[in-house]
Amino acid sequence: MTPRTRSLVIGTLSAIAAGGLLYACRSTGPKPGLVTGDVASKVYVAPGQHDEYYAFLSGGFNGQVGVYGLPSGRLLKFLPVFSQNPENGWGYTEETKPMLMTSHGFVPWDDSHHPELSQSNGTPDGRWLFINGNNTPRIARIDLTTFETDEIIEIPNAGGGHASPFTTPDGKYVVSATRFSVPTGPNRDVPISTYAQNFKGNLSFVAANEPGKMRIAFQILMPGYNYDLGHAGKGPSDGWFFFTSYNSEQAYEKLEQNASKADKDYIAAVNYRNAEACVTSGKAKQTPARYAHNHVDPTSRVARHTMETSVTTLDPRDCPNTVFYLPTPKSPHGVDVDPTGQYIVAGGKLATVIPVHSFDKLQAAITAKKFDKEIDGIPVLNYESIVAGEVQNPGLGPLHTEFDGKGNAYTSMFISSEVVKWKLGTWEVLDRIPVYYSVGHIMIPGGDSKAPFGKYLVAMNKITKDRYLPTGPELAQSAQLIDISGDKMKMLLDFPTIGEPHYAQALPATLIKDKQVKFHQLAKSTHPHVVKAELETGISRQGKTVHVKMAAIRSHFAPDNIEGVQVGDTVLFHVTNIEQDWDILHGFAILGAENAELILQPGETRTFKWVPKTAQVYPFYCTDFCSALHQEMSGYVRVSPAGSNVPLVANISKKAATQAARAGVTVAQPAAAGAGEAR
Ligand code: RUQ
Ligand code: CUA
Repeated sequence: MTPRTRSLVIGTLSAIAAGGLLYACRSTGPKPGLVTGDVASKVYVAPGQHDEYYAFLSGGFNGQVGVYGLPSGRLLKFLPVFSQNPENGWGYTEETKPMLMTSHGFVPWDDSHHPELSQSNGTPDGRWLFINGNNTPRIARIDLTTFETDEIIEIPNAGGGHASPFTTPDGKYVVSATRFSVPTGPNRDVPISTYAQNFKGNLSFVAANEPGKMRIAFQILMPGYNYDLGHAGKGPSDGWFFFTSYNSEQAYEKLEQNASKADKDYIAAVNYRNAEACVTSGKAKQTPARYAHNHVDPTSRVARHTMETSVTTLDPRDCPNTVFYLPTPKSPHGVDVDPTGQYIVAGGKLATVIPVHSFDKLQAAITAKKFDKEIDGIPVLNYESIVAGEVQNPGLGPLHTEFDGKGNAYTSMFISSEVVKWKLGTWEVLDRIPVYYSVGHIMIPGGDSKAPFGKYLVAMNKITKDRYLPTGPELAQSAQLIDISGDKMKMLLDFPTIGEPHYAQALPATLIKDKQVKFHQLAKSTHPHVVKAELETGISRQGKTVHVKMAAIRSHFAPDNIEGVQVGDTVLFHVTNIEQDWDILHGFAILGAENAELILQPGETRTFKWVPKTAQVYPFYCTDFCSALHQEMSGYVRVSPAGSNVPLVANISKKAATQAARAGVTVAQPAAAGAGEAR
């Protein structure tokens, strides 16, 4: 350490002592790592070539997931999960709105933190990606054959589902721990000053191995601390889950100071197979709880929202030898388990060392009952008995650790803005590299699994400052790609991301790229308003609701002229893209659309609700440039005053009418009340 950095360290430590967790931007001085041809060639993916990895970066406060190619850093897709998204109508169409329903009603925007790839045998298997909704705690599953969210479950008795949705190595569970303790069983009206008596934490284990059937297997009731992050054990520690907690002070005001007093907080070590056994043997209770479970039906692609009414709750007092507390300095944030499953690494954000616990020692300490005390039925193990080692002088503000599978660990240092490489077992620091600036999570493809793919590390930084062309007060988020294949880390690339990329996961593209769905099979669609050919289109009225079944195909809509709609009607356009061809999308937008438009994947039916306010003519058109005659892909809706006697009619294209005539089909519209005739 140079005298200059030492004084920076001391200065910053006193800033921490004063209660401020600051960041230090090294925004002055020359920038290292001017790109050489060598570095450029490592990230260059020639036109027409594909990246080697898919990387899934959390969208952070936008609630979504960004999909990037590595090593190029190219954005491949922005896929919506917990927030409405105008690019593809997520949360706007009638089919997808139920996905954003919660016990609090429709929630249009959440905050997402941790993408987690599904695992089998402790390694990513390329089936699904999970991600947590942090604010209104939820876990979502994204199907990696369609890159679409197909299931969301809400977590009751929680506020801030932060330690989530980390998976067990066999993929049986994903977890969610509450960041904010809340009154539980259920949350109710109590004075905040009764925090110590009434507020509880809890750890949820969510069965996640069957699409459409996510369910909370059990919740473990915990002392009212703040639970922050978690990771499953593996190998020898398989069957255990580790969660960090802070605020063992149980502060409920001015946490900045009041939750930073104790020298050590805890990692909760949970033997979840024991917990399972206790649940099976009837030691858990059913408690009332209201939470949503939403799921997209795979054949109609229509989402269904249901409410659950109770949850299985386990109190550690009723299930001994299941939860233990591991004292850990200081206000730990990340907890990461190395690929062998032996070492449990804590990112004590206010600690001056990186503490590492040993799973063997933990087992021995449990057997020898080396307990310092007990908290609400949870034995607190003796720190000296379980610690395997401490990484000395790693830098400032350790947060998260990932592994390369070659015996090395990499830890992000938020305050000193660097990634530090150190050796498991000897705890010596091997290398460090500055990152720009204030790094949060880091990600190595497979770096939290049993068998990391290694090669790259992505640093996800919280502050961007001067790294890109400035764009006003708000800058793009900054991710950096680092080569970790050699002894020394090498900075390769800066790439901007959308939203705050808390965490990320990546896997070799070969694991998923050949499984992609290219279009939805029309013949198999069970959507109640699907049209599989133009002659199935039409219009019908049920009271004040008008249903239009419409087809979109290059380069027209059928019908394209609609009359007989009245002011006061609610019009539901059920539009089916009847293309059966990869990447041929159509859109649908109508003048004065006040709540949505549509964009339709091939073979997909989507519904758009429209309530016209004035009698006039409204043009509609396709919003996706789909063919040379895309500009011709348009039509008109005539809206008449309420009570008018203009008949309800919708034409279909000449081509369809001719086809229909040839087939001897009368193109009559559905025989609902007041239905008009097709022309
Ligand atoms: S967090 S910067 Cu929400 Cu995972 Cu650690
Ligand atoms: Cu369809 Cu443009």
